[in-house]
Amino acid sequence: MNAPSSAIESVLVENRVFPPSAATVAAARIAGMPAYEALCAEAARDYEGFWARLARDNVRWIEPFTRTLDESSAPFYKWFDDGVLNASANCLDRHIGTPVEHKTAIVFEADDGAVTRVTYRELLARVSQFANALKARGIRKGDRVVIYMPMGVEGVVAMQACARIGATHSVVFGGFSAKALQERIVDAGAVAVITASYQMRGGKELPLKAIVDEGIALGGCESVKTVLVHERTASAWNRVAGRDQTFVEALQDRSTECAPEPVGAEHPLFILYTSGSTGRPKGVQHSTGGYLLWAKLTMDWTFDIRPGDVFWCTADIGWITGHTYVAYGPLAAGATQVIFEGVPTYPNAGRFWQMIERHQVSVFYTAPTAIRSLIKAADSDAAVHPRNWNLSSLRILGSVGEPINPEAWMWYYTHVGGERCPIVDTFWQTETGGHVITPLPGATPLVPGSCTLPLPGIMAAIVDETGHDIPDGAGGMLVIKRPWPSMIRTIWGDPDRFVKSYFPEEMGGTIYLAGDGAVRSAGGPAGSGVDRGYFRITGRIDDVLNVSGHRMGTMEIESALVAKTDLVAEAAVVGRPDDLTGEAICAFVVLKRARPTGEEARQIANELRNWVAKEIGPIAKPKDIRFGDNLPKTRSGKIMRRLLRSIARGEQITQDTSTLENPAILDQLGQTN
Ligand code: 6R9
Repeated sequence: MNAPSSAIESVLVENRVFPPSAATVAAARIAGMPAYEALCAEAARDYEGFWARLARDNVRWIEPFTRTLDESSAPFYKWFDDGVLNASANCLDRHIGTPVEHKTAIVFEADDGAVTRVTYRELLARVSQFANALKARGIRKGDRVVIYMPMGVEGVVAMQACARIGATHSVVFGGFSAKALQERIVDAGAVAVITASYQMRGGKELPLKAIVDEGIALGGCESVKTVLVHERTASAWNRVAGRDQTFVEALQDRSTECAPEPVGAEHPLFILYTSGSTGRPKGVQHSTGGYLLWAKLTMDWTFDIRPGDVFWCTADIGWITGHTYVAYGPLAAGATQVIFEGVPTYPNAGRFWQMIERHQVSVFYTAPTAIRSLIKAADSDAAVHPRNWNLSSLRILGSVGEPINPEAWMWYYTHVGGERCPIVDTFWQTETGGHVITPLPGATPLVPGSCTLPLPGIMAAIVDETGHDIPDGAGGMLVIKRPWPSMIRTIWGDPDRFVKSYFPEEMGGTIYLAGDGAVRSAGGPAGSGVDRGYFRITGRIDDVLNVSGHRMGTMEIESALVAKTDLVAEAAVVGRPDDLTGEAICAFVVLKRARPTGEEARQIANELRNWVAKEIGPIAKPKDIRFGDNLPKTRSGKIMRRLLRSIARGEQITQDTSTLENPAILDQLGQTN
């Protein structure tokens, strides 16, 4: 574990405070700080009673739970474990017979701008029919199903249909490579893959089914008996007889009614792979009851969702944000949501603003990296500045995935939100299932760049390596001291790694280590009337990078590079700050041949970038590749990554280099190709 990064020193001292307007407070579900404090006090007074109350009020149980929290095999915590429910019934059936039944659930806008709408009633029929199609292929409760789909109604239907029959889904982001897909299929032991023939992004047709075939051909995927293919375009694709079926074929003659399968609250709803500090991605396993409670509750708390809202979360279903705030949360809350197939810059960088106006979006949730790229586009082309559209439907803005820098925050607040809309800077992780530290729009005074305060019941703290509290104002490691309902349950197939990664022995073995550094202010923001310290996230404390809000393990990229065995002898990957993507990937490579320079170096760097894209996916391509005769190592042979980090940032080396075996290497690596 690295010490919390030096970013702590560079955190801006931010004095601007934006309290919610009196009107916002008056209308909000959690109205004002006293209401927030009252919920925190309830959780402090009777922790289990607090969660039991919320779980009864927010989740529809087939059989009610009698046990709230079971800590007997900590850190394998169980919540509501004798309760029985179905996640899909909680998102769809619950609305039947209410005014939500005939409300639009999904407004889908395709890459080319075509719009389709689906009501809750229709969505229930489609999910049920798809669930019947899965059953007809012999897929049962407890089976794992990999979903490799573009953004669209079909992806959500596939996820909900799995949930309906009690199959555990594992969505793999459509930008991942055949190899990455195969690794996930193998690790999950999937019996089926649900995919599309192609995906449309930015006017381009990209193959998906062909990548599934390529992945399966890599071996170890004998468990896969079924591949269901949504024919997104008219283009041809290769069919494997007996195994492959189109959606149309699979759905033919299937009933649009399917009773939801009752599952225990701890039944794994899904596995989602994410990067950790070793080469192998971790299959984060989530529960059904606790997860669903969180998805519903945070829609109410953080987004203050109301019957007339149009909610738009721009995240892909391949990430946790697309699970909790596209596939489950908005549906459980009975909201109307926008789902967008394409990219924010096609046909131009005004697409988001145009869509907000077109669909009258009131709650908009996106990532800082998107905001930064749209700022840049608006700066160079006035025609795509948000001022060209009427964004008055907006009520609340959200940010997720990485720290939002105060400049981007101010632009978002001013030019998108019209200085009217609170920004909820939501800190959370794949492992937390949903928001854990975030402002509440009708309560929390906002400070640009701060995710502010933990949600009621989240016992967040900042500690040192031994788990002891660190005084406010100093930086340390972010932890959550008590289990909460939507937390990760285990790493699929690797419980030891679960314990080691998140519950370090030195901290006592029962408190959740987030993997991020954080600092909390001493007291609340000046003049805000709040006396609790505000949290700021300072970045990962492990070997995980955050590139455009996507988690990438440095070891994963290193393994990919050295897998190019004809060329690469050794590689080390570090991150460096980047104005647009937050962090950029920087690779230091030693080749099996002489160190290349000039044109040759550029060519090989490109070859390696494309190789990494094939091994992992385009998001893992190093921005910067430097070649050396060697890497800076200690006399015991350890690569000195902190030196590489300084070199990548173009900093003067001020650290002690006396333990370095080969100091001359630093100059060489400092040269860009
Ligand atoms: C939801 C999601 C998790 C990592 C997390 C942290 C970073 C996410 C943030 C944030 C600062 C925020 N992160 N939200 N950092 N402020 N509001 O992104 O999950 O893909 O698992 O990434 O992202 O470093 O540890 P995931």
